[in-house]
Amino acid sequence: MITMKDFIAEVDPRLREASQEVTFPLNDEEKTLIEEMRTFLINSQTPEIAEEYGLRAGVGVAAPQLGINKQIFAVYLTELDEDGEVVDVIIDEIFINPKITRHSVKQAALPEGEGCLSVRRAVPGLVPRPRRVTLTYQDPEGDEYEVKLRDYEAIVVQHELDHLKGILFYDHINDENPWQADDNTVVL
Ligand code: N9Y
Ligand code: NI
Repeated sequence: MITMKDFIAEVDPRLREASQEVTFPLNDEEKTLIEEMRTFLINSQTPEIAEEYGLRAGVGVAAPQLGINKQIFAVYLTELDEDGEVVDVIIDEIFINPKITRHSVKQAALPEGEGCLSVRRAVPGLVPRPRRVTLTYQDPEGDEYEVKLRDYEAIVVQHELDHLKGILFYDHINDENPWQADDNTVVL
């Protein structure tokens, strides 16, 4: 079971490496990894389990965060009602060898900035990213998909894709003016 101790430290150089493309069929190690990554996200978003194991809730996890430099990330994104009950699963997917093939010039940023399970401190500031992206990827069977995403969903996959390139969210923060949105950026 993946817990926070499996996340490598922010200073670990593996977080700054470009990850390798994955070949198909997946080996047993890779199959286990993706299963565990998805289970981690679900556990982390289940308050009783998260509390028991000390998990920080995450919507995404990328293999390099676990010290594995392969082009794999998992996203588990749900919609909650007022009581915090899951009403809908928006994205439950493993993304392998993902590539952004198109992106808007318009950018979007989360009003609170971003965090990262690999960064155990708050780094304040807007993280502007293309508001709309077209992403191609493979699933664990090797089947190819193309999806168009925008706003929060686009931000999540771009945060994860960055991990596969060795980029961390604060690399995008304007250090002179962290909360300044330019004319091209909508704060969601
Ligand atoms: C996990 C990150 C990924 C997100 C950060 C911004 C966009 C993607 C993550 C740190 C603390 C909060 C947490 C989060 C959450 C949100 C909604 C519902 C449930 C992957 N990461 N977080 N960042 N949690 N949980 O570093 O999920 O947003 O690379
Ligand atoms: Ni992250």
